[in-house]
Amino acid sequence: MNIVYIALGSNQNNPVYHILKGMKQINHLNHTHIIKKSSLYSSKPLGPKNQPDYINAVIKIQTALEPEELLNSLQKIEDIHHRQRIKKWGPRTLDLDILIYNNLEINSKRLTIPHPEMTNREFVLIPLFEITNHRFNIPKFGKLVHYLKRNL
Ligand code: A4P
Ligand code: MG
Repeated sequence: MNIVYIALGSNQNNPVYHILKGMKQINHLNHTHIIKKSSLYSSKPLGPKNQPDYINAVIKIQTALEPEELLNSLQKIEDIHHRQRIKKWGPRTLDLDILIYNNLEINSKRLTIPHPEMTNREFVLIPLFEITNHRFNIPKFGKLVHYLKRNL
């Protein structure tokens, strides 16, 4: 079994609904279940400012799905939420990003893991901290608390 951390983000059409529903759908994927869920956090949009605030959360899952299989499944869930990819960093009903997959470093056409922007984003670091601990290490980057302090 693999341990994976996933970031959820939404800022359209009742974001809380999309985040909670997204969590349920992930929990129902084959050979996958949620081990921990962070609280839901409200955050100001990163990128274009003329869009609603976001709701963000991070979950820890256990899964037998390989990274690309998991990405496919997450993208199917995004599609169910009628996610339209109109512009980069633009508003979205549900965005599901794989933050960490075991201790793997992946740099393929479809996947960069750990997520390259995760250490710059409070709305990822804070919920991740909530469901881990002071010693938590982000593969490739190092200690989570180091990045938390730098961003607060
Ligand atoms: N991809 C590569 N690595 C990964 C990974 N680790 N996990 C590829 C998931 N996908 C990964 O993603 C584009 C491609 O990234 C995928 O096809 C996959 O092969 P996308 O979600 O379709 O497109 P995007 O929205 O342009 O990119 P991305 O990276 O999801 O956007 P960001 O950078 O996450 O920005 N402000 C606040 N406060 N909270 C937010 O959650 N989110 C964004 C989205 C902007 N501002 C925000 C928030
Ligand atoms: Mg994404």
